[in-house]
Amino acid sequence: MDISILGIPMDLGAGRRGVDMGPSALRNANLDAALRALGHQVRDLGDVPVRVPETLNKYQDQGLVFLEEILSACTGAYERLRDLDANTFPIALGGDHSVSMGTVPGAARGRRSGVVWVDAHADFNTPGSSESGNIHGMPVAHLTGLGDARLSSIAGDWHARPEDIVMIGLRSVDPRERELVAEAGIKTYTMKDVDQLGMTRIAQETLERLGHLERLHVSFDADALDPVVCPGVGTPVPGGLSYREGHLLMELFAESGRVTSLDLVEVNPILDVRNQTAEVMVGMAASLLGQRIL
Ligand code: DIR
Ligand code: MN
Ligand code: MN
Ligand code: MN
Repeated sequence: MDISILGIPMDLGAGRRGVDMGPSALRNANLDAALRALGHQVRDLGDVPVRVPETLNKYQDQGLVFLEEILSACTGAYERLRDLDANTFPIALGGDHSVSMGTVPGAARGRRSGVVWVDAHADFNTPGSSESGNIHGMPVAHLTGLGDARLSSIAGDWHARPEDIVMIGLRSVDPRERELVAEAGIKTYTMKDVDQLGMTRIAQETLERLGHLERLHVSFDADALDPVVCPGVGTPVPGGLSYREGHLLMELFAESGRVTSLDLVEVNPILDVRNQTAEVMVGMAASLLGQRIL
């Protein structure tokens, strides 16, 4: 497979600094070599330019922190991925999770696409429901067309349909955000569901539910995994996916041959232990792209 890697070194959407170093940490964990070892052709497109917060005005718009620069970085990522060959498999390296407002439609390249959101959080806040004002808590709402009109039209009128979205690993959802997720009718698997149903069944149900779609995007937030496995994240929540649950989900997706693009986001090297979080996330990418135990 032809794989293209794109970095978005941005921490403007998160409440804590440091995920702007995520692309560098993931590259240092030898993402390209891991994928080449699986027989893939790998091209690194480098990074989308993102300005640093010290040069910017934090509150540019009512309650939306760093809106303008996030818009421009997401637009940059969107255009870069949109223009890739339709058969190329893009891997976007975050950055905070707001980058996915650009990478998801970019990777879709104009087609309808399923979205599997692997995250401790639903990221379904709107500017009205958010308690933090941090845009990394809002990308899914904007992908479906809710929220701020500028953030929801990064890809023109392309939107993800709520019925094409599945969330896995949830364990921290804000009160008003819960109502929005329920209203939208998005399929969710909380950690309780992971415990009760097991990851095998969740992977099967997800692939069936999204079976009508030619494109499938996995957006993987490092904080979906347990903080013991991935300590380098800005908003750790106890009780997350185990190392094996993460790999099993990726392995079952790989067997299906259905996934067409991936985000690896929210890796924070400042908070990490010897780049462990980036290494684990590279392992997740390798499993999704065909690494097998035997
Ligand atoms: C919280 C935290 N729901 C917010 N969200 C995070 O700020 O909207 N998303 N950490 O990844
Ligand atoms: Mn997230
Ligand atoms: Mn998260
Ligand atoms: Mn986050």
